[in-house]
Amino acid sequence: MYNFKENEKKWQEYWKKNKIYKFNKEREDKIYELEMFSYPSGAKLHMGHWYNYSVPDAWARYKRMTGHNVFNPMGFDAFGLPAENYAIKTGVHPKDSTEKNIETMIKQIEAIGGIFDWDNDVITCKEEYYKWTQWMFLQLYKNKKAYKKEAPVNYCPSCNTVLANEQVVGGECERCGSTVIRKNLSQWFFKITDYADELLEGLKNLDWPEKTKNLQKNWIGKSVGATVTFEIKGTSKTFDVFTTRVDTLYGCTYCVLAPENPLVDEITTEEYKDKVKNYKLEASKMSEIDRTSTVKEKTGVWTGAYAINPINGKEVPIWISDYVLATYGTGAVMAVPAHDERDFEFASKFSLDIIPVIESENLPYTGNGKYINSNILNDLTDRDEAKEKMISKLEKINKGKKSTSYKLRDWLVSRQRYWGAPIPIIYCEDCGTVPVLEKDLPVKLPYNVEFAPDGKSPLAKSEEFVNCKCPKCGKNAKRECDTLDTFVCSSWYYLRYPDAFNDKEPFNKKVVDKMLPVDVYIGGVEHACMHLLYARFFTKALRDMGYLSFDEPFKRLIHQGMILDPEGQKMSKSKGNTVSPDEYIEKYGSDALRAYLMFGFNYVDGGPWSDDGIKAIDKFLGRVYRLVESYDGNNSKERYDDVDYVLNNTIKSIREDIEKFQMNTCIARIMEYVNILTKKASEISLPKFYLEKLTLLLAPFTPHITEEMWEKLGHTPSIHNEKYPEVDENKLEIKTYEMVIQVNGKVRGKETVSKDLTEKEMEKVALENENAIKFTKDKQIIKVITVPGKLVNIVIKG
Ligand code: ANZ
Ligand code: ZN
Repeated sequence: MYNFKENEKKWQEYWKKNKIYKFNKEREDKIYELEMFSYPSGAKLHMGHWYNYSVPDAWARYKRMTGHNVFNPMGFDAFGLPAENYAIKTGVHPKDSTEKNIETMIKQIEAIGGIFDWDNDVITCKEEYYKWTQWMFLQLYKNKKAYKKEAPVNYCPSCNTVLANEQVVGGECERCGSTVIRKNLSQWFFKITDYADELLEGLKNLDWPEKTKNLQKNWIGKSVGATVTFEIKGTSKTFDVFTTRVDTLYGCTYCVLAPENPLVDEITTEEYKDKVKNYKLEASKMSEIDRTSTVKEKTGVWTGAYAINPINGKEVPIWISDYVLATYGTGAVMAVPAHDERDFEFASKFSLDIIPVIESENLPYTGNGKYINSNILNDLTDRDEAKEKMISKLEKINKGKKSTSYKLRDWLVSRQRYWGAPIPIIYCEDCGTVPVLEKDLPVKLPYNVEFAPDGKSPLAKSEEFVNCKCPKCGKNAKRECDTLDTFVCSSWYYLRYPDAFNDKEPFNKKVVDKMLPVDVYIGGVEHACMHLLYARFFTKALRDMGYLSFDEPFKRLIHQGMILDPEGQKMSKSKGNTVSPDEYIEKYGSDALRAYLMFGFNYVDGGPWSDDGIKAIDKFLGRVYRLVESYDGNNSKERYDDVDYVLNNTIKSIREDIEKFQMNTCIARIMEYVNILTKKASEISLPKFYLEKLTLLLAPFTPHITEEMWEKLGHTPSIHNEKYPEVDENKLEIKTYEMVIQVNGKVRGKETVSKDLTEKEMEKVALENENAIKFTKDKQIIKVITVPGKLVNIVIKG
């Protein structure tokens, strides 16, 4: 009987003591495998963590056993709102609760028995780390990629902080679900939009799930079109609109400005001032999602002003409406109600002109057709040609040009919260905005702060924090009191691991250029448009500043699926349907839990948990162990074709499937091999060779039990430093078969023969078979029928 409790502990201690998995920095052939680091929550390690860490551990171990130098570090994304909210509720300081949670989680992660390299851990809330997060901010600032501006921002009234666009889901705060409102606030941004095109183009060369690439592509939202300049009647003012349908310009019967467009107040006539003011107020209360919802009834008001359509000089009224967003394109549109659904609805409601410019049966019509009412475009039918023609005409009169818009916005990084890295900026009455000197980093986060949220930065209430000297002139000055979004911390942590103790720089260029990109990155798909985009931006920005020489942080990306409760529902603490890993390690051990997570699910799909599933795997491991336990010392060189055949096909399949993270089929193949071994063991004494192969094959998947088996087979540890079995190409097919020998159609014998025998040779073997001779002795043989690959039938008289 295998005692998992004793042995898992024994081997984990052995691995740790002997530093079996220590990454060798000197070797060139690195593989950098990384699982997204976790937030150290008080809720302990859940099944999702286990799934995220234990399955890739098999890949890492397999890579080691196939001769690679694998780096698989672990750390914690330790700043963030939950710890702060917990503190507000319970009074436990975020630093204290976070440190305690990290301690427990490390213990729990260690129970997995992974190859994690704790010697290079990264904990983002530690001064040694956030010092460099602040350094990153300073580099971006110096390179004009960080700036502060007053902007309408997403604000969560319950978390009392601004949110990045990415953190607003369906108009609600991603964290707490409250309805997000818009507020005008002065905030820090990173210029991710500088990289919009490169972020889009770079996707093509990444080995990432197509789904995720599409999410990023849509998030970046590149739109090729034109800007057209409209004059405002009776003034020298103009405004630009962004349009993807410049070919419909003759059909523009009005223009719409976003309510927040600064021009609105300048052009609104006396008569409409009140209406416009009220409308602006209403619009400011709504989220972008609600505003652009297609089911929402269109609303809007006239400003009293007119614009002049540059192509035909026609006067068109200028309206404001919430369906136009201030943050996209130019915050203004030319409305073509005949050919745009939203404009059509709007024009119909407010009785505005509708002029078709493409022939059609019904309006609105968004398809192609013959251009009408369009002077220079009349009779054309090709949309691209019409666009080209219109643009060259507008260019000639200096009223428009080709242009591209992106949905991607600059990344809002300041938060009015406590538990994050302080933004290293100082405000001086004389010198203005002054970056903290690099030698003065870190700007330490003070411990004693009143952080109950009231919409203002908690740090602003800390005198000791706020007051400082201006680095330029030395006069009294004040610190920036906002902290950085925690996504800033996680945008560069993968660069820190390979050089985690560097106290001169965030990382050494030589080291990261050698160690990165990450070869395989594993984590949830929910990060598609946040972390995964931000990290790509950081890599590109750092490259442009000369700190790295590669373009992308993560070469290959894998999203693990989700482990659901037995009914197929998402597990959650509030629903009380969580399945805790602790309980199962206690009952079955790490190997069984790992093997079940690998065998029971398609890694990228996940699925419902099953107690029977883990029980079955536990039984299987028991069978495996008994095979080795009952090994009788047979060390012969004898081999069996049927076993060799299954063995080599198993090796071949595993080597292919594990690369695809299909651990489930790998285990299924090993089960087949165990089946034939069990069967064989009941007939013959199994040569050691086959048991050694079994142990090696299983080692990456169940590392503890195999270490024990390896020792039982007379080897010294560690099996994890052995080579993974190679395929013997000659044994992928069985070259022999059991030829049946019949006499007058009755089976009288069997012989194992080569598939290559000729019919004559088959006949010879049959006629020489002892039993066949017994039945044919003294009889007259009439004929011999051979069925190649199957049988020989000897037909006799009488
Ligand atoms: C005239 C027009 C005529 C348009 C037509 C469409 C169809 P995408 O593809 O998403 O980039 N638009 C431009 N800026 C906007 C803003 N800030 N808020 C809301 N809508 C805006 O969409 C581009 C189209 O969306 C633009 O092309 C513009 O309407 C509108 F038959 O211009 B179009
Ligand atoms: Zn100063």
